[in-house]
Amino acid sequence: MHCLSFDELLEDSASLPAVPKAAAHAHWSVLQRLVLEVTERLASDRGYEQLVGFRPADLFPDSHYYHALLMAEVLDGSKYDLLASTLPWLYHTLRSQGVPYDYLRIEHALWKDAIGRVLEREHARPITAVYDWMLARHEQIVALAEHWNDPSARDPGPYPDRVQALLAALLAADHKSVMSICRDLEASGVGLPELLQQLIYPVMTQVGLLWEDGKISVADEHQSTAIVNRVLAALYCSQSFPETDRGRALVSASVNEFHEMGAWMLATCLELDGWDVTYLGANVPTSALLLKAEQEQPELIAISVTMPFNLRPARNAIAALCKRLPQARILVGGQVFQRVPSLGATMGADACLSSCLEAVTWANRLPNRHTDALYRDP
Ligand code: B12
Repeated sequence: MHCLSFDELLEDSASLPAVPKAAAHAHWSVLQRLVLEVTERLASDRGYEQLVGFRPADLFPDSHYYHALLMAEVLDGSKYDLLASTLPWLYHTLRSQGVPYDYLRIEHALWKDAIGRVLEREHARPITAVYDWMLARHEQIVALAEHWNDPSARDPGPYPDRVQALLAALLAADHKSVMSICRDLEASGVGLPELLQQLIYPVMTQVGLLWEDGKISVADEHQSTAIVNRVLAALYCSQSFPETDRGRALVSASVNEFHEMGAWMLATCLELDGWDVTYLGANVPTSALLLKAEQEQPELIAISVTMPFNLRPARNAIAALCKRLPQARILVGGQVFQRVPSLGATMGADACLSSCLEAVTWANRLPNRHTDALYRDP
């Protein structure tokens, strides 16, 4: 077998033929049916259990739905860089949770089979070609997964020792130490926005990597997130916020997006910069976001997306916001764009930025209704 580097896998995926719009649309229209077919086949056939040595039905129940949504995002516009960047991570992560690599080969073959049966031939063919590519690259992806070096691990930030100490305190559920590490950094003159970016963000990345490597449990990861949330609430309450003279901002995570800390950080950083912020948190339905935006008429709307399978609803929400609030500037960001930067340009937003600090600088350049002499209410 010829081993591929991660970049070679990306390059190789780019040679796949484009999926026609009509085929991607047909795939989207039968998504639920495909999920049901694959889930039932895996659950009902005991042969799979014997083959892979575990009950596939025990795999977290959303995994097939997530796969279908990810593929829908990949097929819409033939975003093969997203596919090639996700596969080694997926193989590595599932393997670390005890799932044999062979399971993924079997599952992908079942998807291919279901697509061939459910879709008309002309729509199925370009999509099954993508699954053929995944199946043909299985061994190479396994090799990459074995030595997977997650791109998020590369930047430890300016306080690597404090990040390690904080990580140890989080895993030990030592609230007191977590609080004192944060307070000490604040006392050394570091403001909350920098503390969020340079201490909390890297420590959450480390927590994710430990989960991804199977070194901590889901419960340990939840514990760390819960402690950070409690401590951040305390730090938030002890800030002295400036007057809100920058304008109104609406900050939200996208629908089905359970990762909310990035949006929370952004809301906080904007507030500390004088924005009057409405923060909606995680998993906000598009209709609720639109209603809120229409009521509040914000100058700035920021949407956070972490998971690739949440891009489509986020894109739809942005399109609706552009239509109904043409004067608002729309910003997107979140982890998915750091993993695959080309996705930013597909969102229809005014900008896609990679950190809360950059977002504050960008927002500062927007016209200010309070101080700009030439500002006109639209
Ligand atoms: C905590 C956590 C969870 C919690 C979230 C709880 C909560 N209340 O937020 C829970 C348990 C719900 C969860 C669920 C899942 N998670 Co999770 N999770 C994490 C973890 C460990 C930390 C997330 C976090 O808070 N990071 C800190 C924040 C601040 O970082 P951030 O969001 O990236 O924000 C920064 C920038 O992106 C930017 N930013 C963010 N938003 C915006 C918006 C704008 C406009 C701008 C300009 C900038 C910006 O600013 C921030 C810094 O300045 C990460 C690991 C990691 N690397 O982050 C995994 C991680 C994100 N999760 C992951 C996965 C796989 C999942 C699940 C699919 C797991 C599962 N099997 O069910 C589900 C998906 C659920 C869903 N539908 O959304 C993977 C994603 C991998 C990938 N390739 O996409 C990660 C990376 C773990 C890993 N290393 O594998 N998760």
